[in-house]
Amino acid sequence: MGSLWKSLENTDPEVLSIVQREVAREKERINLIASENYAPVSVIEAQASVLTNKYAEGYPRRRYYPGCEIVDDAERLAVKRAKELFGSEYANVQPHSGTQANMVVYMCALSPGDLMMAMDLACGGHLSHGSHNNLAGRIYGVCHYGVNRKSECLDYDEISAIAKREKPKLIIAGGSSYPRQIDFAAFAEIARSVGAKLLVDMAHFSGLVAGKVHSDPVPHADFVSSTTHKTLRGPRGGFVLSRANYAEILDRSVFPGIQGGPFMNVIAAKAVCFKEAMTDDFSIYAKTIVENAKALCEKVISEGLRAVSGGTDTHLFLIDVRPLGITGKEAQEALSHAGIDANMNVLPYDELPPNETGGLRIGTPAVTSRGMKPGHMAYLGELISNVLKNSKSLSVIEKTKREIFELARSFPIYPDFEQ
Ligand code: DSN
Repeated sequence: MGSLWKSLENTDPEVLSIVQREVAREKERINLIASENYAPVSVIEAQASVLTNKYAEGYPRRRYYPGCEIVDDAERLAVKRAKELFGSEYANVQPHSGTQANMVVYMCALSPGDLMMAMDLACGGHLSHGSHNNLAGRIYGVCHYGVNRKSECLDYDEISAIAKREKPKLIIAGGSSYPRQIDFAAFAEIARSVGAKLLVDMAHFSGLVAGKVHSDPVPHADFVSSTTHKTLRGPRGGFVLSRANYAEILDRSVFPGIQGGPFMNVIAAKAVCFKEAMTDDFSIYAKTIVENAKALCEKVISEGLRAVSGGTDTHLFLIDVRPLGITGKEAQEALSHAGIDANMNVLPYDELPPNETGGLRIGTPAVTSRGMKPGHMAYLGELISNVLKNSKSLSVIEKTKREIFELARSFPIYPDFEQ
């Protein structure tokens, strides 16, 4: 790994060995976890810089520490680029994660005990959208909408009826396993009709929005929250977008509301990520993510598997593995033994618990970053289908593992660093 790691090698070979083992793991396996990606070296360099040393509570030119002039430039640049990339009047790049970004919006739009309305977790929502296991679920009231049982898609008439009945103060659109495009104009109209604010959590598809291959929530939502590390391919972190009129209250909700010192190294890495996401290459990348997801989904369907809602418009899709006589957990384990990482996921109206599930979530951001194209998805889809249909067969799993190893080797993650 060269001289870059000399210090770590001298100080803590045990941790260096963990890093090296993870490098090898990522190289040798095919990653289809819909929420993961490979950050470019430029992002990793910014994140690994001495900017990690600086405390900078507050905002540029309004800090509670001296010596912030230089990190101020990093934050200003990240904010400017986020606003430019997404056409937003306001951006806050300090949230440490997508969940933190959501908490910021709740603190701004709700008082304790107020009601929020979000997609049910089993239908594709997210834990931070008011699950009883999450702090938001303890502080705020929560009601849910799901998907239509037959189409497995959002039913806007039904969502409107629930909103009219429950009268939430905040409606959340977006989640972590819904494979279809979302009609943000319809959500905005529903929110307006009941006097609610609209939050779109675009954590999963913000890279697709940046690449202009997904409907754009910014013109329709009061607030937009996101992570930076999924389809957007930046460092792990979050951000919030909004109209300028919420600037002051959102700033206060982040700091001192729910966070202390921002991670200035991560903010610099977010600036790099936003810059990369403005390029033509990134637009092509985003388009290819969706083409790959469609190609992979079509292949597994042609192999006889069932995809929730019959397909995908995004970077992910869900396979219903119940007809194969296995659970999502067993599917995840069989694929994992074969060198493929994809996570078990609850299906709409799943009768199995979240630690077993009837579904498997598959996403293409990471394999697309490695340079794979729809033609490669046909081969991958065949391997996946074969393992799922023969999940107890050691010979199928061993043979697939060898093929996956070869496939992974021919698509290096960091070609400039790999021999
Ligand atoms: N854990 C992420 C996901 O896998 O979708 C969301 O936070």
